[in-house]
Amino acid sequence: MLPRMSPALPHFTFLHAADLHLDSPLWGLKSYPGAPAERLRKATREAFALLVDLAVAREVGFVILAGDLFDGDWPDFNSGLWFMGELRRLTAAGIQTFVIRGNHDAESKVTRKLSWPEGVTEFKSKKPHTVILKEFGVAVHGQSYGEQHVTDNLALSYPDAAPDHLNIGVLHTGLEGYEGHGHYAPCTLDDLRTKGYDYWALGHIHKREVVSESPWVVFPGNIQGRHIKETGPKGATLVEVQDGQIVGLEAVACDVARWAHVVLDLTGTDSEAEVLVTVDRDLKRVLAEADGRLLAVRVEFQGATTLDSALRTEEHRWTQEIRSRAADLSEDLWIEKLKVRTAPAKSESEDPSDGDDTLIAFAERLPETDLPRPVLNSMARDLQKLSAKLPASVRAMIDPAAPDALDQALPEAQQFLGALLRNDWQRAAAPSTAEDEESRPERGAKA
Ligand SMILES: [Mn+2]
Repeated sequence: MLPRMSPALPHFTFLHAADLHLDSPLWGLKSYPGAPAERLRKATREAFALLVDLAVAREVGFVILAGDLFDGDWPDFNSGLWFMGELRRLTAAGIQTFVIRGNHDAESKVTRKLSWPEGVTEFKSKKPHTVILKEFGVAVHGQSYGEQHVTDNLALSYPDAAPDHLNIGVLHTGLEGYEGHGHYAPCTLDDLRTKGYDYWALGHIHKREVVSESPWVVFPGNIQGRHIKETGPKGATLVEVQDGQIVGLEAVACDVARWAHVVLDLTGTDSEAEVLVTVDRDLKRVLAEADGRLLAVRVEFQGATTLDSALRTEEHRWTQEIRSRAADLSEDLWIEKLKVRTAPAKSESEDPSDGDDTLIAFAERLPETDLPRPVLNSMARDLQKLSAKLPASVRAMIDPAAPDALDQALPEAQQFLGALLRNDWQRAAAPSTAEDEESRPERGAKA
């Protein structure tokens, strides 16, 4: 093969992170004796300090921070001073940093200001613009949030790709298809594709996701999990560039504390000792996965078991028991919560029809029941009040206070209520399978 005649393009890496949410509290951790409370307080800062260490150790070319660097306005200048100090460590190592603001740290939200250290470029909010990095053959395009609620599609007005450069777009967005994240700077994958960039360094979604490989469209996720919906490793994405092409992505963890949701299926388990053995086994497993970090765990019991009622009535004792065992296993382990979501084992669950005879009988008799006159009179008075509040146009079609309206509606209403009661009762008697809000997947998390 002939040697390349063109001037050698540098072989380098850059680091893409977002959603630092510096000084955000970690949520949902109830303190108890032995819980590692103090060590978690500064987790977001410690995670960013690790990210800086990592950038320096890996000798990255530059760092991109794609918005929500702060969780909100600084309570005092301490937050800003600390952050500028960390950025200065990058500058001292010859690493430039590119920053945009997101919905949490929009210009209008962070009222205290400090000027950026040398080597740090903040993209302005008024319109997107481009910075050319000659030494790397890179063009970085970006735009900050001026206000929290940016509802415009910012991507559409990003500059065209710079020819003969590796083009990187930096954008904080609730990309289409990520419900539950608020429609901040909404755009579609096609909007991003049409720009002809090589890499979209996105922020806002806290779960890491490589949305597309051609071009690369990447949410690195946040750098430190802050509650039970932000489980697993957290960090940044290291991007490797060779001959003007992106040749590899690497997820690098920099979180100092981790969250895990341990679901134990107790189907067929019928002794407390067995439950505890299972708990120990799974806690050891997640501890090993956390690799020496602090670990906050939610334990959830599921499945049909003869222990169902004992677990439910003694949830508090079980919580303390598990906390105690966790303290035995490691001082780095915090039991966030125990959730008992078991069901009765088939043998001990009763035939529904033996259940609440009174309620069933009432539900079945309701349609034929004659209501006492005073009750009807009182209902008629309420209906008159309702009628008076209705617009005349509606009252012309249906007037609840019309002379025989009540008599006509009652049988149907009684039928309906009877059916509703029977259905409700059946649902209440069935094992609960509904997931509650808190245990939904991470995408629902606040971003
Ligand atoms: Mn955000």
